[in-house]
Amino acid sequence: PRETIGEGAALLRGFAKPFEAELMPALREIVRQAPFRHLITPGGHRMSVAMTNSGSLGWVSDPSGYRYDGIDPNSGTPWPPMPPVLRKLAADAAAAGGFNGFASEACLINRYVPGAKLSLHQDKDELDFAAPIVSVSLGLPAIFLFGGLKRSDPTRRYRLEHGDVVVWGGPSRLAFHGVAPLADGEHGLLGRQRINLTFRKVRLGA
Ligand code: MD3
Ligand code: FE
Repeated sequence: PRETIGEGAALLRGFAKPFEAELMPALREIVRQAPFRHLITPGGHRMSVAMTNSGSLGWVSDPSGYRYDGIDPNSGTPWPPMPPVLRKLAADAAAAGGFNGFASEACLINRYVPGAKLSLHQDKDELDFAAPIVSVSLGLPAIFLFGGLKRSDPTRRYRLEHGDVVVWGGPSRLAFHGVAPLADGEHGLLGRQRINLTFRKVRLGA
């Protein structure tokens, strides 16, 4: 079931379900090597969402700004490598959304507990906007806000559930988006939390 929710944006309900058995242990191993942490924004605010990364690059935020870095600042060592199951999930989903040959360099992993939210923003710290971003929702459902190219554009709401995948390419790649405060609940596999994976190609060229 592929639903178009914007120009270049495809919602693939349940696409990650067949990967679940392999995905969970792979995520546990990443988090063991690079535990979730609450980043501080350049404005000095502690994010309610906790984050970590896997891959050759990871997204980091600190008082000096936002950037991609190959080194986890908490450990001083490279981010955990991207496991083959994550790589394949991202590439298969991108292809299903119309983007063949997607090679993600960074997988940003967000953890939401009840009340955690992500304010409206654009993802523009990457250098390659021709590549899509692939997002995977796991655990508790969330209300995702999808706006336009201007912050003031109206937003539409989508309920993203465990296993849902969205491919954000084309003009949707630079759309404003966010996540409403997570409602409390209990998920069979993940408990009282939501995990979101976003796969990104950062650098230009191969
Ligand atoms: C639309 N994460 O990590 S995933 C983020 O659920 C982020 O954790 C949210 O926004 C989350 O930056 C939303 C969906 C998503 C991700 C990237 C996008 C939608 C996007 C980039 C462009 C347009
Ligand atoms: Fe984002």
